Amino acid sequence: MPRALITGITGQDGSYLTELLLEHGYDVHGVVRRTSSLGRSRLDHLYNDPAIYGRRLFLHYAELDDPTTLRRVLVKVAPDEIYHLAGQSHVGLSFEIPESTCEMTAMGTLRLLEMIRDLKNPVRLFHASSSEVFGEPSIVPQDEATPFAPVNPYGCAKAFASHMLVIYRRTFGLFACNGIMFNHESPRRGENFVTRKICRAAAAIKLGFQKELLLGDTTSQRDWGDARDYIRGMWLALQHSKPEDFVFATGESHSVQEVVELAFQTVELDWRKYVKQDQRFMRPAEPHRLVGNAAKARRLLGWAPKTTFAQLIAEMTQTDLESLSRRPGEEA
Ligand code: G4F
Repeated sequence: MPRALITGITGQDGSYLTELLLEHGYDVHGVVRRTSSLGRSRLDHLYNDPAIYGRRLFLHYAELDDPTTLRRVLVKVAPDEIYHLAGQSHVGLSFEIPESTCEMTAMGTLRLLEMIRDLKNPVRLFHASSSEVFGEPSIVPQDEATPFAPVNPYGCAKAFASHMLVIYRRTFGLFACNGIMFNHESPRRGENFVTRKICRAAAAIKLGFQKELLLGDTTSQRDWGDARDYIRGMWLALQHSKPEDFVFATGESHSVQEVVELAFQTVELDWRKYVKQDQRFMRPAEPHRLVGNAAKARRLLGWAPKTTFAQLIAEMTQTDLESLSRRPGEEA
């Protein structure tokens, strides 16, 4: 029975990855932060299943900025594969809390690499890097050879972590891979990220729970894919014969405005009546022309995204419509 350890198991990616690994016959161990709130709603269906939780899925308390706790979990679990997904992942917020963003995302990854270096048994590591490392890229689309040029603290922290991983791979022979993940969304996306914010608002406005939607820069463009496709990529990267870095992306670029139009179209409303710009959601700096070339992942891993952008936004909006309809009054 292969054993996997996931940092950031309670997030969008962690929860889908847990499902995928369980399907593939793994025992899954997750690292969770000890906070006053439970914050594991995306895992509730597994946590509440007595055939799964405590038998094939296990949660352990540890902190990325408290190495002793993490080292203890690593030694106890002795995983075959580690998926490192944890960290402060909101780009806008990273301008407000740059130190803790770097502490978690940059130093947290370095600490993990140091621990893995000391482990007796060989382990395979996947690190969820980000297209934000490219920031203002010299080349469009970006691939594994594109130089890093981050424009925000989050991208800078990810660039540090990704470079460190390559150094540890070269120097100490670790089986460690960076997945350079372009934006990936789903109905489980956090509500502060723009796609989910828009889809949820369109549904809430349709149901009369919300009056308007305030957004930042709607001309901003991203390469948006389906998180479930990207999770498959993470797993495939660790099944490959050699440790390498891979870009995961759709190769298509869309604007925030397009998300707005598709979401409001799904609920049959005219977006012009509800969407307003608000300075509070504008960022001090925006990356430019982020769009990925996943040819290497396609060639070596057989990976390709299955869901289109339009299908994804329609599904997210529809799911929010259904879940908000089931809880009348709560959002009023
Ligand atoms: O949804 P976002 O917050 O995602 P962002 O900044 O691209 O980062 C996400 O993707 C990265 C992968 O490339 C990850 F590394 C990262 O962890 C995260 O998952 O914003 C997307 C765009 C930005 O240009 C933002 O300025 O939408 C723009 N935007 C416009 N109005 C907004 C809003 N973003 C948010 N969150 N909220 C708004 O009201």
